[in-house]
Amino acid sequence: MTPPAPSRFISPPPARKAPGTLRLHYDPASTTCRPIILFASESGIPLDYNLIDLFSDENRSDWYSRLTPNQAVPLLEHDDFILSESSAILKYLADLTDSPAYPKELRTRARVNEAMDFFNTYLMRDYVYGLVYSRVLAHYRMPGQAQQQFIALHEPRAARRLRALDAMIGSKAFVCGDQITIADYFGSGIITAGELISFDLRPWSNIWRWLNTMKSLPTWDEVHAGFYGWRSAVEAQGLGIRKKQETKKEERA
Ligand SMILES: N[C@@H](CCC(=O)N[C@@H](CS)C(=O)NCC(=O)O)C(=O)O
Repeated sequence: MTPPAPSRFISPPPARKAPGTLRLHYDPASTTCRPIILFASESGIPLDYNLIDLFSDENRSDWYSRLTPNQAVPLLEHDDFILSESSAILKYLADLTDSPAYPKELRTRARVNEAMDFFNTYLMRDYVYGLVYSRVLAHYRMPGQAQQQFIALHEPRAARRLRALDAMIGSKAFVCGDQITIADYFGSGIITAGELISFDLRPWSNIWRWLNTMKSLPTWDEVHAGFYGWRSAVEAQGLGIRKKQETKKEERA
């Protein structure tokens, strides 16, 4: 089951839930929510979805701040157990449902953890925050000249991390082998954030091939509808790389 279509308004706290319910507080466009929704949809894990509209600052409402002082999505509620952090939520859901996407054998699992930490640190910092959020999210933009310097600093750093990921994938179908794991769900959310700025991933051919495999999952399009809506809005504002290059060409002509 995928989440209901978003309606952009600040809603009251959701009703109490039946015992055992897995409630996910989410925003459909979020880089860190999409992997959980995709994993749950592909694995048939029933989640009770509660939309937290980040564009309306719903995450800063009193009731949500009481639930999670960090005011971020995703957030999982399982009875009185409340869990934040997308990587931890994926692992919890996978273990809870005995999913083969989080292998139990010690070293195989260590590889999955390694890949998830790699995505969550190097790629989040150098690629998502360095190149993407600095362009598309006003509160991550630098003032004046500092913006171009910040992006210029992160371009080679992001390229280095992407080179490492490309080598990590190699000729394998997925990041950790020939079976899909939660590292693939997690990483595909992070890497597709680059689509917001039309970042061209084709030079990293293993990443490109892997991403296309992920995009062929049956529920990919449905899960990413909200994200693609945000991408269109960003494109219309001309914040992406391609738009800027096109504008430059037009200026020269
Ligand atoms: N490390 C966290 C990051 C979560 C995060 O950055 N969430 C963003 C949406 S992608 C958010 O809720 N931002 C709102 C805010 O921090 O005010 C995770 O992986 O869950």
